[in-house]
Amino acid sequence: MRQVHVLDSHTAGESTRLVLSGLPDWGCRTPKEWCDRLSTPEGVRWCRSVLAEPRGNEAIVGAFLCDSTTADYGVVYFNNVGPLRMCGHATIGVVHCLAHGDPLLPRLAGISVSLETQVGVVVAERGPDGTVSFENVASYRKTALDLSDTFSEITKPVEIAFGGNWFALAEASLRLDPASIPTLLAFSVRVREAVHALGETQVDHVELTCKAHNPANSGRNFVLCPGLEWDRSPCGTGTSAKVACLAHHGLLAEGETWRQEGVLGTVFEASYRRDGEAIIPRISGQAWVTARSELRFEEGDLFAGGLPPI
Ligand code: PYC
Repeated sequence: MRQVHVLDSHTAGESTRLVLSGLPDWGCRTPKEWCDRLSTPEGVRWCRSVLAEPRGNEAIVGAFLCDSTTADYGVVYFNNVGPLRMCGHATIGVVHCLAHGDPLLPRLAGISVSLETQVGVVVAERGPDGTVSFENVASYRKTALDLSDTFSEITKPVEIAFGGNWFALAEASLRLDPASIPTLLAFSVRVREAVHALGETQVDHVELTCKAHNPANSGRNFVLCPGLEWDRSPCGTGTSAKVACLAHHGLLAEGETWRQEGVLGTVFEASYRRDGEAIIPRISGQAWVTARSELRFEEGDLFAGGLPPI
């Protein structure tokens, strides 16, 4: 019987399932090799077997460590539809789990660890209060699109930016609160379709933005993820994309703090430093371990590959 050990955590409300054992024997070593394989139908089935019902749910982001030639460890992120280029909340979750410790995980040698993702190396450290901060991959704003003819709710140009994943950032006159999530999901899917129709087909996340609800914070967001799920956290890569846009417009200075509030009201702190044309965002947040389990896959289980996507 196939068995997979996992250590679950949440970061600002968004779940991460760190796979400790039971990876498929595909001969993959680096993040790139793993992600190529996880993009195949067989790979997506494996992702769903670990994350989706009946062993999890559609919103969980998975992670596992692998080999790296450029960092302490390679790390692979995946969700209900396949590999993710990078994931901020899961980076915080993985580093918290490394500090938490597990016989199936390497021991965190110091307070700092470098992780090679599919899109570059991120360097994370854990503070004495348990806050994890990481320097993300180089982030930048690419362009802006006028969608005001299509969406009366969007009056400013929609920005296309990279923060480890590709985002369309739209300031929308919608209430970004938990009661509106079904509306926000449907709206964000339409925005993504419109952005794709204009040629920005690499965009897989949509970030709706508005003023912060809590005056202690700088802005609020709602983030649509590739698999039609929404980010419970303020989204580390989305916050990085936002910071890249703010830096582009001269609205956030190097070293200044941006407090990004998510749709549940939880917060990531962000700042950046310049590296030539690009900016290097630094994101901070906290994670909490929620469970350590052994997933079992009995012979003949019709749903060993997870429930099909609805
Ligand atoms: O925190 O970067 C993030 C993220 C991406 C998708 C879900 N969370």
